[in-house]
Amino acid sequence: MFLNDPTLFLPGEPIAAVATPVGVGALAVVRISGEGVHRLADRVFRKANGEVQALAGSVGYMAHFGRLYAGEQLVDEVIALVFRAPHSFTAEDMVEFTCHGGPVVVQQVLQLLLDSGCRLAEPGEFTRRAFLNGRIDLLQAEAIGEMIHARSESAWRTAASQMKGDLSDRLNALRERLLHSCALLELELDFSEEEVEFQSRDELTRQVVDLRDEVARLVESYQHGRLLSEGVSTVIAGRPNAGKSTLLNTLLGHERAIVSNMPGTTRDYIEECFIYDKTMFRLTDTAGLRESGEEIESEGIRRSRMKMAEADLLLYLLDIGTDRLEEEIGDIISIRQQHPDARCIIVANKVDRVADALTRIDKVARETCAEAIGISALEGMGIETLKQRMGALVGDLDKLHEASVLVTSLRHYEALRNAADALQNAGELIGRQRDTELIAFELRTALDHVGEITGKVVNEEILNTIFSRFCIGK
Ligand SMILES: Nc1nc2c(ncn2[C@@H]2O[C@H](COP(=O)(O)OP(=O)(O)OP(=O)(O)O)[C@@H](O)[C@H]2O)c(=O)[nH]1
Ligand SMILES: [Mg+2]
Repeated sequence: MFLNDPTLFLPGEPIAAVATPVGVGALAVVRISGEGVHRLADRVFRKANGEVQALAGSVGYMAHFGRLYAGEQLVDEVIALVFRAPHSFTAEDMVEFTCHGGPVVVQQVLQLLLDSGCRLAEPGEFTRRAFLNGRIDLLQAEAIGEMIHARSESAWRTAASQMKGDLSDRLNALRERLLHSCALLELELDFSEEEVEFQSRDELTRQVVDLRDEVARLVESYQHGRLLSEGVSTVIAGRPNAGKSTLLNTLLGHERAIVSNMPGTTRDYIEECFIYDKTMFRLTDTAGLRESGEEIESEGIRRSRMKMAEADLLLYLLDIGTDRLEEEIGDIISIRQQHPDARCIIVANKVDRVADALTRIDKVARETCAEAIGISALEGMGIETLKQRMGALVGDLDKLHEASVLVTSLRHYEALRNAADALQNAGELIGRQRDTELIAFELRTALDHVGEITGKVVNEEILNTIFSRFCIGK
């Protein structure tokens, strides 16, 4: 464990990376950061007006037009944007070269900078430095990653709020209050001979209960926060031939899964993302549920059940024309009992070829006590209604999000749960009038867990896990 302390700031060795995606584009950015990068860059950069040492002599935030040379070979015409420590993303000296956006040019520019003394940056190393140098806290560093990878408007919005520091502010305030109680208790320990209480036990109990409730609210918010940032895990399940793959294709708007009138067509599950009204749904088409003696199909069905167990939303697809309606209603009831936490919509498919579809849908809804919607996955009937119902299930999330801070990452959730446990223990110890030392220990533990989130207390392993998910150049 070490404390992240910006006063220990030391500029790192020079690193370089391409910051823009691979491929052809009008422009691309290659960035360098670390000790002496202005001087290193001056070795290969010549300003258009002939000025030498232009970058080392430049003020921060100044753009210089010039050329990069490998010996006498012109590499590219570029704009070099100079940043001076600590006023840069990493808080170190930096230069961002905007060059032309062809893969070969970009590679040549990068190679030139590596040859002049930089080493290739590791994934997320720029952001890691920004964190280690105290420019941003760990939550904000993670938010940058989330923002880059956001695939829906909701995920982007959550990341933006975290980047702005909404959750950090909440946690820092919480930490301050914890720290205060801890400090008073520890002071008592220092004066243990004299048996003084710097804080009455009633007051302490009130504090601990308040803190525990506040942490518990954040822990609970993960239920919704996770859906916003990761997307809603939506599993399409049902009997073979119900039309599950047809529905997947219709929702996606292209032929992703194989459809055939042979029951048992889909063997392994298929996952695709689908965005509706700002929210991302992670759709999974599964193998049809039935008893099967065939080895591969049985494995597929086992996986279908596994996916159903992880689902936030179950779309149970039913061929409404089936001649075993009673039996299937029984299946639906038992599936709902097995997955009480998942929201469930019964999707009655193939209404295009069933005359008494409405009566049958009513019967299903009544007997299963679930919402049922009639569609034709093949002809597109009812699809818009289905999407709206899917959206409505999570629709209130956005409003919830505007109203309060949400926890969206598993790492934060786990740390908060540990903090809540420690606070719970502390409360019980106070109630049983146990030693101050034990109470102080639990409060310290809670404090450490909250500190883990913002990065006040971190270890190498946590950092490696977080930053290895970034791309090189960020
Ligand atoms: N008339 C009609 N036929 C449909 C509809 N949806 C699907 N089908 C047909 O039903 C058959 C089975 O469709 P699939 O989408 O492959 O069914 P599935 O549920 O994925 O089947 P498995 O992968 O075997 O579990 C195909 O012949 C589809 O064309 C519909 O809304 N109306
Ligand atoms: Mg299928």
